[in-house]
Amino acid sequence: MNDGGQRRYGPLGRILVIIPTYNEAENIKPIVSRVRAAVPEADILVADDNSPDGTGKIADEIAAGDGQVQVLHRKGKEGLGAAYLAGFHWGTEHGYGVLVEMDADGSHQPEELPRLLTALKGADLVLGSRWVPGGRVVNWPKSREMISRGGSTYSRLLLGLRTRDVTGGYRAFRAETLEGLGLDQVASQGYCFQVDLARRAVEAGYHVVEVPITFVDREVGDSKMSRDILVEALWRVTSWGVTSRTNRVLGRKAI
Ligand SMILES: Nc1nc2c(ncn2[C@@H]2O[C@H](COP(=O)(O)OP(=O)(O)O)[C@@H](O)[C@H]2O)c(=O)[nH]1
Ligand SMILES: [Mg+2]
Repeated sequence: MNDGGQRRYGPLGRILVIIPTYNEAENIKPIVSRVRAAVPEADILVADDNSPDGTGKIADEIAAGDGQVQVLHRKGKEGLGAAYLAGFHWGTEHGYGVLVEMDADGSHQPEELPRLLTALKGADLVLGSRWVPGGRVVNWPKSREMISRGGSTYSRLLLGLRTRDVTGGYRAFRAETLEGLGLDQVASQGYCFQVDLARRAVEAGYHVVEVPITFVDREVGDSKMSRDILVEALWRVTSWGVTSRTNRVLGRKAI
């Protein structure tokens, strides 16, 4: 809980890095190798939505040669949120103490993961942040940066969040934190899933720490960002904002 850092945190426990994939055939091998090299004690779970380009099969081949890599095969494309929820469920069932979110395309550099994990020793949740001092983005088109910065600012203002990067997807959760977020009620499918989890963590009083990261745009493969994902984010964030404000006025607890 957020008590100004007074709380004593227990050991982190085993670490699981969850990598959701949809058509990341060229990226999956390099990202898995980089994670294994950067944090050798961490296990990896690839959550693949039956990618038509065969990402799931390549992941199976990697897993066959490395006992620290597992693959969760899902039946079809159901969005980032659903893939992470399935991964969290798998990870907590298997006794992991830390669940990490990481994209497959190299935007989230595995070499920065040790810094996130160090911060998690004194926090409930660590957000890799592009928008705190020391954080930055490399090679992102200006239009994408505007959408991301705008989305973060809109969400922060509407939801009253103090964290700077609420849409980012490079995060480390303690398993106990995930248990307190009410994940069975999360309906967000696309990238607003990240805003949803951030607001739930703050609402639940968890100690959330931002660590600066350098976000590098993908060099290979295509972004899955779409108009539908943006529209979902806009209406969900707006409706959470309106609901929480109404609840505050009426003196009710939100979520
Ligand atoms: N399993 C799964 N992974 C997804 C889905 N949509 C996106 N991803 C993965 O989520 C990560 C972020 O997506 P990306 O296209 O890089 O988004 P961008 O960086 O915001 O343009 C990548 O690893 C994608 O492969 C999905 O529907 N299912
Ligand atoms: Mg990406």
